Amino acid sequence: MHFLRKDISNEQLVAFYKKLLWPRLIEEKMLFLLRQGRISKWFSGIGQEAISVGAVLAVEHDEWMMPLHRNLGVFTSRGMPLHKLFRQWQGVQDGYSKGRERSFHFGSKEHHICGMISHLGPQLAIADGVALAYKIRNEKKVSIAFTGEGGTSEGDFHEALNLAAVWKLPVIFIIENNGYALSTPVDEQFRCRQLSDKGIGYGMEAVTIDGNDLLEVYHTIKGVREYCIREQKPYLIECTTFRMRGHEEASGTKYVPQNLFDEWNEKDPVSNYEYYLVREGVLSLEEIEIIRQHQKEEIENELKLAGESQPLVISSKKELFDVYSPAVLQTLPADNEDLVAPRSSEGLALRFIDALKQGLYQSMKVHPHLILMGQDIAEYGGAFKITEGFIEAFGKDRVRNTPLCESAVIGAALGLSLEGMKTVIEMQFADFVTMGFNQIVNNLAKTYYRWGQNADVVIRMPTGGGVGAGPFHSQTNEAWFTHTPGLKVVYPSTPADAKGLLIAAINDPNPVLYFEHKAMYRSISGNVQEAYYEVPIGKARHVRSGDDVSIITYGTGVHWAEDYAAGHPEISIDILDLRTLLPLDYDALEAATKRTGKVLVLHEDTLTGGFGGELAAWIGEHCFHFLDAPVMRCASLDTPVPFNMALEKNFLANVRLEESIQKLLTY
Ligand SMILES: Cc1ncc(C[n+]2csc(CCOP(=O)(O)OP(=O)(O)O)c2C)c(N)n1
Repeated sequence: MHFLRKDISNEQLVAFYKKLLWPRLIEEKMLFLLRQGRISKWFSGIGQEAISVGAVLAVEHDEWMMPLHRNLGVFTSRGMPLHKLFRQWQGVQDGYSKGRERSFHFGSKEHHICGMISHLGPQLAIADGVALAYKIRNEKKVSIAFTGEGGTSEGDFHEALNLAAVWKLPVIFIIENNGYALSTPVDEQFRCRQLSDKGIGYGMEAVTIDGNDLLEVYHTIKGVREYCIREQKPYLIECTTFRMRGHEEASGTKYVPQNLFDEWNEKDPVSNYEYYLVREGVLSLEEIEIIRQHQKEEIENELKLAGESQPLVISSKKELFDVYSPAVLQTLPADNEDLVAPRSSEGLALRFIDALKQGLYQSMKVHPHLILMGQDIAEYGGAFKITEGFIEAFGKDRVRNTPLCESAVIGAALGLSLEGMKTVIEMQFADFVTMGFNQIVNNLAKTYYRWGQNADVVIRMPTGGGVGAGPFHSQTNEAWFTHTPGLKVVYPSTPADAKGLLIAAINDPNPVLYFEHKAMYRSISGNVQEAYYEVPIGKARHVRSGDDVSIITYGTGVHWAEDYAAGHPEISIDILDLRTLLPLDYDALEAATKRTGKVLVLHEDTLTGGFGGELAAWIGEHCFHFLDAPVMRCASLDTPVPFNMALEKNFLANVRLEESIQKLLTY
């Protein structure tokens, strides 16, 4: 190992040593505690510490880092108190995640560390979002994301690097190539000569370095950081290293040949650095021993302190409360009169699409830190032309065309949230959300509950059928998301609600899936106030009163129900438009049930597992005594959405509405 010190003073060399030794000694203690059964799971970074420690030393304390499961050195080098880390690992109340997360799956805003989810890959795009915030605000900063060599095979790796390159983001991607991904050796993981070669494909500079040489890691990252800030570009660094223990402590190392351990033991980052300090005359062996002893004592003290933590108080109310970040009251900018004062009290007749556009436009004015991202949304104006004219008004920084990479864009939106910015993402079609599904249901939805970081993101979902677009441009897939705590799901049916709910969704600090039915864009019109206003999330709308049957519905279902009622004046039909599916307006459900005693749940989504099942179950459970008949469901056929318009008509719930209502009335 070279250990080129360049301009580093003796004092700094010693300070670096203390940072490097600290995670090693903590880990040795952890292995001991593991054997005693005092912690449940441990992913060892022994042998890889120089990478985490060198990276933290090379950047500023307020530059975001996205570590993984072997990066203890990131957490310790950022100065996190050890007793609190111990509490985190023990899963107690006053760790970093209130006992809700294991090992390294937590973050800390104070320390600018973003917590990983178990899935390998999603961390990388979050670094893109943070770097985008730095870039837009002209801050001289970088973000740093880590991945193992196994993680480089994930699509998220490709998407994140490509996005960073295309958008010229100051991100440092660090690959820790430690030989094995669980039991899979590198020759079963990739075919390129070295992983830094992957940088070439994305058009970014890249280098392979010795990840066990603390000074090489430090100098490289320091230089790369300056490059990224100066050039406003990303950089890929592959650090070669070795995993000296099992994937996790219970999994063993039988599949690793002994000679590899022997070879890499010779290259141990801690002992080699110690020899170097002694050779350089910076520290004597005795002084090294004193430092070691001192740190060991500190570990014991911190462990003792960790044991004095508060006992866990279990409260379901508190657990549920912590799933969502509290909504903030939006105060309007006083100087924006055209946003505040309606010019006509009735409002103007607008098409659904124009109402949406107006809500988005006004939100862009109200929130200077709101960014729009999506495929073809800038000059082209989006597939449905909702953002036409927006770049002229708000500029290309805020209205961003994205490459085809739904997952990275959603991850980047979380990164923008880390830096206090808001994002609205346009899915080109709601169907394509599958490509970003993991980021939504596992990252955006769960981050606030896990470590208190909200995801201030709205995902607009052009949704639904009736337009002859076939199985992959027609789905109404809200039920994929209503099952996920942490998300909000809204689904307007009128232009006025489309605008007000979009504004509310953007003001809400939580991730909101905003469903907008494509067939309504240009076919539904209604009066819309010109003022900037919210329709509150979680409040249903009583559309019309009736005595015979209550139709509980949303989206296109509202129009089907209204059309049916208009064509059947002999039946007294009550209609409830839910407007929001998550959180659900239970009071409105109960009131609608009470009004007629006969409930039909109607939606465009397919029947089995559709949201109607949840509605029927809740009403059956809580309003049984008001019911004169079982709650019935009218939904689309349990098939993919067919292309042929006649087949599609047969698919859609609407064709079965008459039959469903009659069945209910004659029950
Ligand atoms: C998407 C995903 N697939 C599988 C896993 C299970 N898993 C956890 S760690 C791991 C190996 C990771 O290898 P690598 O990226 O090289 O990092 P290392 O553990 O070697 O540091 C696997 C397969 C996972 N966490 N996420």
